[in-house]
Amino acid sequence: MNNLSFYGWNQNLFQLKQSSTYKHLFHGRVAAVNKTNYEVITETGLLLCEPSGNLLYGKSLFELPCTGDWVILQPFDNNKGIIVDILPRRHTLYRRKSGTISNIQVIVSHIDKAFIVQSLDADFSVRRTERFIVQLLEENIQPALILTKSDLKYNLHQIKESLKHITRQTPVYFTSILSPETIVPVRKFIRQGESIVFVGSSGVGKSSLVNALCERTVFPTAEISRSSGKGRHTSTRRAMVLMDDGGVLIDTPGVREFGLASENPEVLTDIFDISDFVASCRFDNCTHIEEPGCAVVEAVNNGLLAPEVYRSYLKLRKESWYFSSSEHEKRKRDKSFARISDEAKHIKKR
Ligand SMILES: Nc1nc2c(ncn2[C@@H]2O[C@H](COP(=O)(O)OP(=O)(O)O)[C@@H](O)[C@H]2O)c(=O)[nH]1
Ligand SMILES: [Mg+2]
Ligand SMILES: [Zn+2]
Repeated sequence: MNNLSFYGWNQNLFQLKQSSTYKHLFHGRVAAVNKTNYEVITETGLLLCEPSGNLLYGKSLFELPCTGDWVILQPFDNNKGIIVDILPRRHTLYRRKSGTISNIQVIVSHIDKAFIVQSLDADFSVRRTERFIVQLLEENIQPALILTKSDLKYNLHQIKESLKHITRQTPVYFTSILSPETIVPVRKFIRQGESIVFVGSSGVGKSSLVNALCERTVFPTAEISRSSGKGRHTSTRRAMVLMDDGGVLIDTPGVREFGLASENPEVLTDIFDISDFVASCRFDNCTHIEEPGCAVVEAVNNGLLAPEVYRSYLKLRKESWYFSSSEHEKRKRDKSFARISDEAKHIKKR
């Protein structure tokens, strides 16, 4: 018997289930999405499920079950089931399909925290981190940045300096699977019943970190190569494991970067920690590009705000605007987009 509360089942989900036509059937959580079926964890064990015809033909691709979804199902045979309904999603990680303006793809659902995993030796990128944070906060998922392979060479000062603006809402952990004491604070950050998704490029050590947190091998990892200590890349399919202390860990295979699917460009000022500057702009509707009395541009010119942080803010805001505006609004705004594209020309060369 599985106790589904360890997997995050709670009173809220129970209430959501009561609004379904199928409330009298079993429920379970999608642990993995395979090519031809879904693995669903239920009270009586893991079932291999297929969606009902109604679900399959009545929904868009991104509405079909994803890892982390809570579903209602009809079991049959010993270990099979038909998924007949999906509980409404909360705290869902989406991304925009590359090459499209607004087509979204669902990655994982019912998530409390996300570990943005980057390796200190080669993979570290503040810009990618910012992008993840914006998307996560869009759905109220708490981000944390996990910098792995701290046993290898890296420039601590440079990394800390570049992260200054995001550490207010995002805790940062330095880990090495060779030093178990670096894993302890990360484990403490995970509460019972919470679902944690791991995102990041392949090879950065996500599977290794999951194994270290669980203190056993739950995912295959590439061997550490003895000469460089860096190891080769491996990829696993998306999968969910339960920690002994009750956290649900969800590994994603190499989600390296996201197109933003964000509809709230306003949150960006918080994420980039520029709200105080924004509050001092002369005009309430300042776009922080070329208005007189713009405190944001002034902060860049005075060296209080790093130009690359400012540029990143404008870039993500533009992406978020594109995503959230309708075709009609887009045409109206084309003018200001054109302006933003020469964003940097108002910043004095430093
Ligand atoms: N030196 C070092 N290597 C690590 C560390 N964590 C993972 N690795 C190696 O990096 C490679 C990729 O790890 P893996 O967990 O498979 O990465 P994933 O693709 O993100 O799941 C493997 O060879 C690991 O042994 C670490 O803390 N230090
Ligand atoms: Mg892996
Ligand atoms: Zn301004």
